[in-house]
Amino acid sequence: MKALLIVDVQNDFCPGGTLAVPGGNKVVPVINSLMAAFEVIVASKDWHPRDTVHFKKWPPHCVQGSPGADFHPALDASKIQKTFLKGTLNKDDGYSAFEATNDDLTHFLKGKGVTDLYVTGLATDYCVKASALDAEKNGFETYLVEDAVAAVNVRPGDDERALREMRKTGVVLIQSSEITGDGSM
Ligand code: VGL
Ligand code: ZN
Repeated sequence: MKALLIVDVQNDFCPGGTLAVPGGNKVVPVINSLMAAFEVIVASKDWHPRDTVHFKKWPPHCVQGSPGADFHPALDASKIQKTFLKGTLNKDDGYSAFEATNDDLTHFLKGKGVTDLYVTGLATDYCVKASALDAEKNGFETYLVEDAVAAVNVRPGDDERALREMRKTGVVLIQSSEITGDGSM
């Protein structure tokens, strides 16, 4: 059984947001098109308290309950079966979806018989990478959909370094067209 994981496709990580990822909005139609190929679809949300230490490293973003923490309006969120909230404590960064505090992602996926996890979303060099590395660690066959992610690139080349690190641990890089069988993308 395979599952789609949509990491942090939230307003604050898209153009106009407080921690905008260049091209962050471009992943949305790609992710929407992938949904039809999956029975199990889950998402994560960065979900910070206002006074988190995380905001010493980053501009405030994805504050719990704020509009910036909402999913991008074009994301077809009706297909998401469960959303895992992370970075919820004021002492943790919570980069990985597997660090969610409202429910345990590994337990949820294993309960659905999921063996293969397809990771998409924002941002390649932080939460996507952390989630993909944890997915491998937790025993999932892990795929990174390259055209369904975008990077912050605090330092130029962070995206390439993140992809290399993921590949080294066994994450398989693929294109969305290999899943949808649609050459038009
Ligand atoms: C993220 C930086 C800070 C992410 C979250 O979702 O990749 N990056 N908080
Ligand atoms: Zn954050």
